[in-house]
Amino acid sequence: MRQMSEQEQSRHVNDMKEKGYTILEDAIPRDLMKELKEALAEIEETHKLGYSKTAFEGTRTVRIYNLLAYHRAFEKIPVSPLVLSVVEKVLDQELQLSSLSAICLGPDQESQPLHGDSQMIPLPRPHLPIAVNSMWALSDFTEENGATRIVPGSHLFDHNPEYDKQYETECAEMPAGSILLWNSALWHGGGANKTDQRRDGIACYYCAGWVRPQENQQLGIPADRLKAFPRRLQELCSFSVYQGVYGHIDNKDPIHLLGREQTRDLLWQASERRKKEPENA
Ligand SMILES: O=C(O)CCC(=O)C(=O)O
Ligand SMILES: [Fe+2]
Repeated sequence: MRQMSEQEQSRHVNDMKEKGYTILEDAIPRDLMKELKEALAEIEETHKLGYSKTAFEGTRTVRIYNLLAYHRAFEKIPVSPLVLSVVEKVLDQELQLSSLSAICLGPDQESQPLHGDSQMIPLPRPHLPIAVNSMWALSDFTEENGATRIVPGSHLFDHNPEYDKQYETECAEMPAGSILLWNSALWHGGGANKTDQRRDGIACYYCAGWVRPQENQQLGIPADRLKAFPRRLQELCSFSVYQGVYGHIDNKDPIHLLGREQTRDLLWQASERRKKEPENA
């Protein structure tokens, strides 16, 4: 995967702050794109998945949730250093994976109602960033094939969009291999696919360590698969403790359930240790 200069990184972080979105170009290596597309095709075939059944999910859209439970190829997505280097600056390093799902818009898919991904969270708007979504473009995203529509700056609005109302939007067009990042409070929605080709994407959604993730990865991913994940991915799947206390099990980091050593003290253990240390230590 390519490296990102500090200058590029701060431009993305700044755009996330001011516009509520940014696009990382040339972010998915070709061989990974091929691997991901093959894995999606295999799952769709094996599980005979059809279109979603609700208007919001899209009745001409194939959605595959909980991707980490299906195939090892997807393990590379949530830990992408390029994406994390920006998202960790918007949330913080204790962020979690909120969901990982494929969103493939078929021909004749109509545009999705505008929404904020975290609009069900009852916080008065505008609020500090609580979650960041990303869309991995596995095909070109164009206005014609349903590229995500966005309202720049709307993450700072003091209200959510009205369901099914039409608003002026911009189209986040991007070539295959790009990744669109947006603040979960940004007004956005999938576009309409007027072509005869599919628009293939994977949405990797992150939330702050103190927010309840949308998908329950701790129970939704088989334990043997979880145990084989790299440590960072396990932490992202909520086998971690926020600020040394939220998520603990009997005063232990839940990562021990996956056979790993706890590497940091929890909050109360850390303060106890500090008390015992000599003052100038
Ligand atoms: O498909 C897209 O471009 C966006 C989908 C979306 O925003 C959602 O389902 O929450
Ligand atoms: Fe959304």
